[in-house]
Amino acid sequence: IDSTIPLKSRSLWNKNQVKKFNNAEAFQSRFIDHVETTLARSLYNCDNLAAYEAASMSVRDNLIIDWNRTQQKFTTRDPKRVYYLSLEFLMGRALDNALINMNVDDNDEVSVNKDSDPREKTTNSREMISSALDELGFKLEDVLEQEPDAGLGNGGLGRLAACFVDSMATENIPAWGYGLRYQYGIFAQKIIDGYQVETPDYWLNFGNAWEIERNEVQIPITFYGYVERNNTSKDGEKSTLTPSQWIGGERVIAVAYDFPVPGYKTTNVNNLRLWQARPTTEFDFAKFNSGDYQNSVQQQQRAESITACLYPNDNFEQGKELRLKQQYFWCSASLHDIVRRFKKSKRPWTEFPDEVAIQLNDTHPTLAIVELQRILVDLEKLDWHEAWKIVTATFAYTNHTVMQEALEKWPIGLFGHLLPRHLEIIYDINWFFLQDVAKKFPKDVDLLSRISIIEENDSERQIRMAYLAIVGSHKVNGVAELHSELIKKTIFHDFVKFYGASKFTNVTNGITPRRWLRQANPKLSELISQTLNDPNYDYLLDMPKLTMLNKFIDDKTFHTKWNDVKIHNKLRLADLIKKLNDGVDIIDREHISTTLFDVQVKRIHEYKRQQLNVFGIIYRYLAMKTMIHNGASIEEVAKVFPRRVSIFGGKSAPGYYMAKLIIKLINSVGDVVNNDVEIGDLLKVVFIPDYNVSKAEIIIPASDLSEHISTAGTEASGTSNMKFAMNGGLIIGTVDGANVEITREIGEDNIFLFGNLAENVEDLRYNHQYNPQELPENLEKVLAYIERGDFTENPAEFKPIVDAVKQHGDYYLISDDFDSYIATQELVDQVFHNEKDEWIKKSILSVANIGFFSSDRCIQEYAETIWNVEPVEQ
Ligand code: 475
Repeated sequence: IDSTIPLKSRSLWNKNQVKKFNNAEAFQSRFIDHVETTLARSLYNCDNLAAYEAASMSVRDNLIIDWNRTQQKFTTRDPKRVYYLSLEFLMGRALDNALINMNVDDNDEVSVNKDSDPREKTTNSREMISSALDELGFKLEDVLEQEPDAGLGNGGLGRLAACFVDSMATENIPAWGYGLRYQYGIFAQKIIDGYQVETPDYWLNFGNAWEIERNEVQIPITFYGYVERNNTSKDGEKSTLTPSQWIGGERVIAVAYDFPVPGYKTTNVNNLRLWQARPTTEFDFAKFNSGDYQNSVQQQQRAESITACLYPNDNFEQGKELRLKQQYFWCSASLHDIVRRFKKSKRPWTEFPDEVAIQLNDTHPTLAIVELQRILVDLEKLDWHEAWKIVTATFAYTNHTVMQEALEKWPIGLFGHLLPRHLEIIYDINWFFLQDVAKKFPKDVDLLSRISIIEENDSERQIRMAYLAIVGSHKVNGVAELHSELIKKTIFHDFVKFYGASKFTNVTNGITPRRWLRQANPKLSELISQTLNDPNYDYLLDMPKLTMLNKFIDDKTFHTKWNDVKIHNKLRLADLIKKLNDGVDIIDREHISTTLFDVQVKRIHEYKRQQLNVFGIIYRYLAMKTMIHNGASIEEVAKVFPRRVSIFGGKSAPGYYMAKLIIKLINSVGDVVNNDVEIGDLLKVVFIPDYNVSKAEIIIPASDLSEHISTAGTEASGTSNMKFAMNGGLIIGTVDGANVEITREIGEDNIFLFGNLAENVEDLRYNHQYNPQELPENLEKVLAYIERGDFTENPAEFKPIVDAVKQHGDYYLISDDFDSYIATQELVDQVFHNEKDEWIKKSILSVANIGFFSSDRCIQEYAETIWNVEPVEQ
């Protein structure tokens, strides 16, 4: 049906076109409109929450106008589009970010004041809204605080996707994100008696101003059922290669929810489309007629559970059927949407890869490869090989981890039950692939079983999703140089042998400076703007410009300003910690500038080694106590162990026993240390509950030192390391992930590296297995102290943490890195407390040389080397 408006009516439409607000008054009028009509409230009944909602809807109105224009422009110009498929988008809050990115200067003839400098207005939209709200009786800070985080992700992988959509919009890349609209995001973490307790995060409680429900976009999705084979094939050889028909069992509907993603200093607004499951409106009449009405309704409601909940695991795959269902639901809906859009262009199928690039964020969307092949062969009746050429030219795959327990594998039985036709297609993909391998390496029988997409050596056969993703893609990338080299040498070694090295590439991760500098650290971004003489914050689009800060490296007044910003941010964090601690101050504000804030915030995982950090704290505490017991004064102790606050934050997967125990250990150590009057305020240990994006925005700018201390070779990249450095925090870290490139960029004098190298890890582990090691003396003391049970009422409680090092092979090499860690921490103390100028210089140099890690650079690399897309000029 044609839904366009007839020509004769269009002038009327055009005359009444909606206009963006571009000044405070227009915003206020829009705001009051929303308060009085959309919210049905009044000036007698408008609290901060209502103000947040009205402000969001007003700002959203502006975004939608640009968003509609952007999408119309894409439709007319029909450029190649990028689709970023990610099961997680860890977006955090939207309003503040929209205020920073929003372009209030459009080309709206009606609303632009021709005399003023448009860029001036653009950069000040946040201030404009702030003062507009002030006049209406609200404080922007309080209004912003009302917004719940969109916590639709676990950690690094999900936050990376959020930074990427920001940069793709900013870089004017015609790109869409596709994901799931979970009703429950990552759980909220409470700490009760030192233990993590999970509570559901129903983030949609008060509705969500940032999404548009697209009831008109409904896509039916099928599960289960059976395959009807079409045996009339001409060549008659392999019947599954001819179009087969999948007769589905369960059917649900995917409904689209669209989130506008504004770019910075551009009117480009991209789309993030999240799918939600709904029951079909069809009713099971058989059940209904047999009187089983209740059951029939219940069956229908089962549909909604598909998108109810985010799986709360980081770097771990559980292999649950519902997870596979989520994956197929999302891949199928997204692919049908993409194909439908392509078909509108009326181009031949061979041009599909010229119009569409699909990036797979880890293996979670690998089914999209199979689904496209199914659409082309079964539904569009293309020849298998012709279809496969299109598929492999379309997809590219990003690997985020080498950890065995995170690599996705699906048992054949479970998979074939849910997706019978897809299993056949995977067998066929594998069949042709193995034939090619055998042709190239005819004598290597072992290779075939090693490289096969189907793993046969287990009791049950499994599909190796990473292998399927490699075979179905034209490019595979790792996320930092070390990691990209490592995957070629280890988990994907055989594929390099078969395809050659050129299929494998590196794109080092990045972060968006709009959120992680401008939004998280207004004071520092303002100081930079003044120092670079860049009043419009253009540097946020061109981060390598920050090298201009190098000129001020010895400027004492600049040092003072720099340090004042840090103190301001540390006080801001002290306020947050006080608030979370029921109003009791833990941090000594008077000495805040001489207290080193040592931060480790990230998911709790043995490979990330929060336990190494705690052992270091216990070592420090015991050494302080020994000094005191030997008669040293507190001043003498302070000379050796100056003031420090160790701050932790992070969630553990609900089923990860060791990680939960590590949280408990941190809290137990905190209880003892924080209440020990002998050591006074020299050492404090704080665990900040419910670490999330909005807390990160307060915590990161306040850090003097942050810990990125994973066992070498285990952290693919890390991205918070970049965030800390961008905010002038120094890093203590291992030679792992992006730490390596950060060191190269900012200089090795400006980072505290320690520990064994990735190349030695295998040998060290082997040694532990066969020569039970002597522990370093200091570590021995720490472990013995934990075992004595002084930290807890139950002395055996932390035994598993001790035993992991002493009895079970110390897989994460705590004993090998402990002494080097302690020595490096001593160096940190030395520089922070005795060479403060040096410290500040290192801090400035970190920021000045961090430009490479803007996600804008990262997206440009993807665009040029993987997607082959260009920005669409405004
Ligand atoms: C890496 N998540 C970081 C970051 O590239 C890296 C895996 C399976 C199931 C559920 N979640 C996952 C990850 O693998 C993950 O978050 N990986 C992280 O990706 C972005 O910076 O080093 O650990």
